[in-house]
Amino acid sequence: MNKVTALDTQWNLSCKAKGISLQTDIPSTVYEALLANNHIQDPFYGTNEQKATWVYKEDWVYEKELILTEEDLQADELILRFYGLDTIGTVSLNGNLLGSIDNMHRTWEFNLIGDFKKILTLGNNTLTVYFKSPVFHGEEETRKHKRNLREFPWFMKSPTLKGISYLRKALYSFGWDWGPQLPDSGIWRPVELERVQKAKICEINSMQSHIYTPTENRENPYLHKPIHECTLNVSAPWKAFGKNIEKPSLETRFTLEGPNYHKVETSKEGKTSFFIKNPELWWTYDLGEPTLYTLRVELFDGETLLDTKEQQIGLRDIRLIRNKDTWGETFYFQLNGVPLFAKGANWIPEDSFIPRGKKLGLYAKRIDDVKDAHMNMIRIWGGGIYEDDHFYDLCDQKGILVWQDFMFACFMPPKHEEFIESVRKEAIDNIKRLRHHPSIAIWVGNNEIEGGWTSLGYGIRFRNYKKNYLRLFESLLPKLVQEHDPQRYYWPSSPSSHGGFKKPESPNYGDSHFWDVWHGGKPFSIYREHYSRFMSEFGFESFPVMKTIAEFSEEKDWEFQSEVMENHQKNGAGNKKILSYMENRFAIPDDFPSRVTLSQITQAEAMEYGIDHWRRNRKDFRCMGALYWQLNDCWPVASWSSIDYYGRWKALHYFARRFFAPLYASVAEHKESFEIWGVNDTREEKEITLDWWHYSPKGTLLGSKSKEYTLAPANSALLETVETPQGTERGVVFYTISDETDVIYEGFKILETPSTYTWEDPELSWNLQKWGEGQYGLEITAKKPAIYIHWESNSDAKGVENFFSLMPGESKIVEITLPEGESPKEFKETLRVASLYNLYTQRG
Ligand code: BMA
Repeated sequence: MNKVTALDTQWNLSCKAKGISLQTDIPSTVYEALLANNHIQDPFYGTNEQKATWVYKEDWVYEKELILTEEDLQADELILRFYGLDTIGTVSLNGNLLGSIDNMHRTWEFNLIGDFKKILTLGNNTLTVYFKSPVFHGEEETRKHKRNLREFPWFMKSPTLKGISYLRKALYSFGWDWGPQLPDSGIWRPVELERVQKAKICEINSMQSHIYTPTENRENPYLHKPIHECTLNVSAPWKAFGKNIEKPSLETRFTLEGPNYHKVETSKEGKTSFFIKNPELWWTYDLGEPTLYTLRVELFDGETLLDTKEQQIGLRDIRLIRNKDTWGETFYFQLNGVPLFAKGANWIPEDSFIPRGKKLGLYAKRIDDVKDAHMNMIRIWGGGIYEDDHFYDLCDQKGILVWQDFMFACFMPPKHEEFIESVRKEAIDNIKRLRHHPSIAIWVGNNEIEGGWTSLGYGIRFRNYKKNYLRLFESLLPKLVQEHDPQRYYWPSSPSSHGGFKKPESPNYGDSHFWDVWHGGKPFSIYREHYSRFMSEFGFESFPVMKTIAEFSEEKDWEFQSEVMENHQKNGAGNKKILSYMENRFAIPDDFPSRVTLSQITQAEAMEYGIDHWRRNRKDFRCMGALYWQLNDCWPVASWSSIDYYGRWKALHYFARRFFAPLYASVAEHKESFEIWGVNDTREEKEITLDWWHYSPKGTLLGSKSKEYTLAPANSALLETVETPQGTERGVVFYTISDETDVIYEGFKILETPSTYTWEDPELSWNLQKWGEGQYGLEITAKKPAIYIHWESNSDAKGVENFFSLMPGESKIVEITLPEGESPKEFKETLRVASLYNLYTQRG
């Protein structure tokens, strides 16, 4: 039986020039190891980032004793496999070069038996991985190719490091408008030694075809429980090693296991088919169950098992629907016949020092956060990494779709052949690694390079790179997807109207990035004038949670323009812009913590404004997706994220839980009226009751109504238009949706800019009830309309409801859970409850 040994312990990391030598396990990076051994101060604290720049200017060497046995030396293949090497350097064994490395996104394999047998020794061998400074390499490449491809993107505060386009390395690490400039090096993914004897399974590739019919039920066309048949064709080619084996004796055993399904097929050719009648389909969690099947492939020589591979797969039919219509062309995902409105956010790497994020368990936490906020799609943005297998496993299990960019963003790639060849290998590695994941919906060529052609002037600056762009993103990558993952859609860029530099920013075709709010400085109301077919980016900045700010700064730094706060803001327009948008909407409190909270409310309002509008327009498929920029942070920073680096939810994430709810209502306010819209993203028709109450800021009830409606599945509808003629106080509308038994959605909308109102003290009262170990119920009551009620404490207590509003006399109980093992003392003693009124009045 073939054997795989992990080589993850007892590595030595050294830097000759600095006289550093230390022990480390891998996966890890240079920055991580230096931090763990106190060679640097935490670069995330204060302005320490600037003191840690020497690290990326040095060369680093990893070394390990590799023990080889007699069996290893007799193997047919002995593969030394690196799942990730960051980035430029060499791999050697016993002082002999195994190969050069130049691409962080690739898997590197060296067959020690085939090519290097003479250099192997029984017992101890020295394995060396040398990393050259990525920055020096970038500079060298720039000189060699006589073209500075660095185009300092206008939105960043300081230029990214030179040569970045020449490296196949996570771009964001060279500095981004939310990320520090800390390009790392290291063995960032696992390393293993695979011993192959006689034969091996090379890969598994499965293709599915589905036949299904909608139900007869015309009201619910998407409930096709129905006649559904799936054929799964699996191929698992093997390679046998001549001298040791008779090929005809090899047989592959395929096993498919799922709910009420277990079937074994055998084959001499390494391929087979399964027929599954009425399969349990893989759905996003909001449309059904994300059911997974186990596909196991075993290679036998007679009765002897030689090799085995296993995958979790999902049976589902996902398509990108592009039909011509009144406006242009639809752009939406259809999952198992159901049109899906994509709700979610853009994903960047979890940590500047990438492997640390996984060690801290951040993937599981973040994917839970995604689900808690009713998101069903995450876009992996092209300036980071092809994510860890664990990330996609979680998305498969939890029923979240992934929009997968190839790793190109904003910068023009070079055109020399070695680079193109490196990209080709990187693409094949990643397509093959990821194609079995049901969560991946689409492959996308790059982020904003096509768009930059017109909007950022790339068309002029890079005019002799056009052919190369088309070769990479409209020929090479789509061909590779077609060859290795033919059932998945390829889209050339984000945003794009379908390539060829034809109006990539068009609102009528393809996906859009809309930055008139924030980068363009326009008011939120501009969102309502923009109709996109699929909004894959738009965003607004805020500060991280106060507790997070306190972790990277001291009280003396708590000024928007202080050196430390400015170092933790990487967008050129930055903190000033946050403040100026806030001023347009609110009165500005004097104290820093209140300003921080208000910056988050401003951000949340901005996103809600756009998303409500695009969700209302799911009708007739006019807009079918809203993925805001950005979900997470890679360090503690003021940014567009809804969850900060330490996993703390900003106001936006609590808002998202409301504005992404599958069955919800939203209010569109006009000068002398307001509309209430209902959206039903589920597959079922819903009978609902809509209740609304219109209150003046002082608490006078100006109007109310209760009415029943039927909401069609996967659709939106205008439910009511309420006149508010001139002179009527604008105030706030509260609304609920109920089914036969309960209230299932609660919302509110302020009808005018809050700073124009004189808010009455809502006279909030609250009490905390202990429900169990670490479990509390926080009951909050308001006497007058209370807007943006929020609770916080010095503990990391979690509750999914926050930043809500209450009508006069109303109360709400928020369920709160303390972090495991934390004593309740701190939480109880520091718990604060406030509303917008208190931000203005009590803290200052
Ligand atoms: C988008 C992204 C990023 C950037 C963000 C905020 O366009 O693609 O490049 O961080 O804007 O400026």
